[in-house]
Amino acid sequence: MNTRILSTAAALLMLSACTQTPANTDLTDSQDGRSRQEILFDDGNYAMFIHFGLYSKLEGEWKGKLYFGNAEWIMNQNQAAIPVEEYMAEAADFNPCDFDAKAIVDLAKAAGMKYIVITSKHHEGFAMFDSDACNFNIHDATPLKRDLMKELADACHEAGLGIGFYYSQWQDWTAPGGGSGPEIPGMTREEAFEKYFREKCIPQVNELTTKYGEIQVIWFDTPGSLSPEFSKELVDLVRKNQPGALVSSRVGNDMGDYETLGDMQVPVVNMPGRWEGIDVVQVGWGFSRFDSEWKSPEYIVRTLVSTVARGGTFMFNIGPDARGRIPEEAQMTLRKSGEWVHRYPQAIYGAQASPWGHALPWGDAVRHGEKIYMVVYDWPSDGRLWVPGIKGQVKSARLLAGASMPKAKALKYRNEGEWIGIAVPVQAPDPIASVIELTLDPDASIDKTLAAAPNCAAELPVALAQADGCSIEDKAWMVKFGEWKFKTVAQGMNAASKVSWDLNVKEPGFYQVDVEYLGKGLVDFRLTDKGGASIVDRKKAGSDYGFQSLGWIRIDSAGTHTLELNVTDADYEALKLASIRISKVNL
Ligand code: JFZ
Repeated sequence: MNTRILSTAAALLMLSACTQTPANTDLTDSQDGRSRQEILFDDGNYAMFIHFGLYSKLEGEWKGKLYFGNAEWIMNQNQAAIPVEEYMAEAADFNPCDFDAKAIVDLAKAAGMKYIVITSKHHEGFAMFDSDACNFNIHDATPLKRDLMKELADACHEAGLGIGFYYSQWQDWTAPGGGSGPEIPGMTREEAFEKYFREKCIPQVNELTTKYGEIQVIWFDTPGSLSPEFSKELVDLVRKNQPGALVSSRVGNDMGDYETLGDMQVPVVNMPGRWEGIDVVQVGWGFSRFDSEWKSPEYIVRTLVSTVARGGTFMFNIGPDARGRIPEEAQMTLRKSGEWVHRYPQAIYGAQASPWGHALPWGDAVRHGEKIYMVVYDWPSDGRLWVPGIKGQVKSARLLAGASMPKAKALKYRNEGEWIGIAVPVQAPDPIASVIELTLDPDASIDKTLAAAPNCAAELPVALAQADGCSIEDKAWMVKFGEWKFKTVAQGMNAASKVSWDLNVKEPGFYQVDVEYLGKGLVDFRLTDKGGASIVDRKKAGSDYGFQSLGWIRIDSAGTHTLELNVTDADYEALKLASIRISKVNL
């Protein structure tokens, strides 16, 4: 598991080294020597991921039983444990005759996506293309007799979208010798894998990189115990056949062109380098007929913007059903969120990481050339948006034309110390997220200290805290099969440990404090405003992460305070501290 969130100290150092590269919104010219594929990745910032395979025929159900989580893993021992022969026999009547490459491309365009990455062979070993290397494929083993990768690649090329292929290079559950697949009698695991690698994996990757025109990426996955020699051989093959294409980090052995974060993960602080965040419209990647937890347009827009704001590219997955149709819910939520992307293209295409280095209390921000686009997820209800940490002059603040507002509008603002108070309409102009364009004086700079405005809760994650006498670590865990969660937590605490945050407070007053943690039994907290007030409380730990109230603390002056959290008594072994949240009490 490679979660790759940076530790606080390292990350804060990187934040100060925010470089300026020219913006490129039409994603065509490459005067800086980058390939077309690199530009689509770096500046396009948004892609469609498609999981489609033989598993899609089963739609999460086997012999009347529902399998929750990753529907593309239904064959696996951890799910329905379907025997190889029986699973392979399913191909005989897999007939996704409604697969419509043009309709998928239209949907991706409507969603605002710049390229598509589709599973050409997932862990089940079934190829979704006409392969000479193995006839367990959509063309040779099903009544459909079509090459769906060719259809989608052609449709993408015609529409000017990039096309990339996911390929499970190590795991292959049906090919003898494949990772976690059948053994070959008389051969060691290593010998059998080498045979699978030479006879199926390499020939198929060769087909994918020679028969389908220009490829955006080969998205290898789950390297397992792949040796560096094998990873290198795959990278060399892609380089030879597709010099401009990218290779995902999951090719293994640190040989990819970019890092893919753990599923559904958005880092807390800006992350340098070329990287991608991935998420999915249902809970699992392959289509499930009974999973109704569709992601809303608001969720998609926020996750996209926050990923771009941390410096990454976002790829969002859909799974066609057994007949190859894109589920109606997926179409609707992608079209609705796509309307937002098309309203504010400058906030996505060519946009770069936030100058604040982390999320802001009311939303997030991206930089695009001279402009900063502030994307407001939680619109203030009192007509004022407080922007923290501005050292210098503002040249202009404009509310961009939104869903209910045909034209951009100049906004009035005033400086109060390092805060800018922008006068905004009381109603959010865009129901999904409104966008304000800020232009700063060239000499102005931004202070990255966390900040608390009087009209908006501020979250203080431990990923942005100083830790004394405990460690700050990234945790990844699975809720149900394939449903990953990530958090950065403080652990290894004792009565003397401290976790502290510097916080720039706009207005003095009473602040409600909530703490988010995981623990066991009773937990005694003390929160201190250094040089000021302190509060204590005893809480009973819940069974999962969640916020609990610590009550009101008095903050007696505007300006930067250090808030220090101690846990004075607890089952320290079980204690994991994630964040505090503070919001001004309106009195
Ligand atoms: C893999 C696959 O097993 C899964 O079916 C799906 O294709 C997904 C996109 O990728 O699952 C992973 C691989 C790596 C991590 C998590 C899930 N990771 O590093 O956190």
